[in-house]
Amino acid sequence: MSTVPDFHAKIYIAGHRGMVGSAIVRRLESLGYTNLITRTRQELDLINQAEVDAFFETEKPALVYLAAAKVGGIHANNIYRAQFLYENLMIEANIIHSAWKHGVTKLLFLGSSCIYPKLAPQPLQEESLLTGPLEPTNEPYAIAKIAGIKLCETYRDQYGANFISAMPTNLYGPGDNYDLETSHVLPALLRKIHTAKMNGTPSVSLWGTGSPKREFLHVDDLAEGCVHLMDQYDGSDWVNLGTGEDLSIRELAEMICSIVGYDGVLDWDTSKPDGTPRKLMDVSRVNALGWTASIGLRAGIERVYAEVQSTFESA
Ligand code: GFB
Repeated sequence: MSTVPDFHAKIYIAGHRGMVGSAIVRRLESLGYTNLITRTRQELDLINQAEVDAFFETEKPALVYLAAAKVGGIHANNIYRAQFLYENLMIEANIIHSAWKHGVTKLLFLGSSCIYPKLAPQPLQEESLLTGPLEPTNEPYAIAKIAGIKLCETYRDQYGANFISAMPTNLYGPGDNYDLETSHVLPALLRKIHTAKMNGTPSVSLWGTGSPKREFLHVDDLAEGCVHLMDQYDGSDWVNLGTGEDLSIRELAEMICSIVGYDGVLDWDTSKPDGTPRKLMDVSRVNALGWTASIGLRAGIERVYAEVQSTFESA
């Protein structure tokens, strides 16, 4: 187990412009890591195997955080099904294979809580993987993420590569996507409810029934958890990262109304899908490894709202 971090190690953060990758960069920089390498999409196309391989051959990073992915909320997952499957498979396969080929000593792959079966027992234990059918709206994305876990597992089994996987719950934080068609629920609700308040609209239209339950982790907590696992964990089992607490979408909407100061009516559009009924992580494995989330949901949303309010107003 590598417990003494090397602050000069060359670390590649794939997806550093995304919400997760940028949070990992902030976390590493705040800890004093000095040798971080990043590439924009224009500089390196992660879907292109030859480009990825040439990058690893030239740069030879020691550690890799694989935070690059095509992501989105329930609607984007459901509409762009081919892209979610193809792009995520290619990104993972290219990076994991080249990382092994060019001697990366450790890689952390980021998956998702949607890898677990739609009706798996709650809270979701790591052992539930592949025990039942997936939620149809995000099956392509989930299958790509399961493939990523299996790449890490098989490269470990066959080649002895120290590649680990972490499964984050639903995330929010700085750098989130606020496009109402493609975003996840928390940023969508923040934007819709803020806009309704600013415009004095008496009601706001939200998707589904409001009854599904979700767990939300601030991305700064996630980044702390990822760096902790990179430093402390060398196991073959994937590890859930979450808070261990959930609430209904209706309760989330009510919390956001109270933060934003909106007292209009919530109008539920049941022609839109609910998705999986509940997705609560069992976080006992990561807690036993010495990490626990610290940013409470209300405080986290207040922080994010303070950060994004001005961008909504100018949009
Ligand atoms: O975050 P989200 O889009 O995806 O949340 P999932 C969807 C839930 O929020 C559903 C409700 O129950 C929606 O009916 N909802 C209510 C809304 N209003 C809105 C709205 O305005 N926008 C959105 N987006 N939802 C994702 C997967 O599932 O979870 C991803 O699609 C990923 O692949 C992520 O795994 C963690 O939580 O259902």
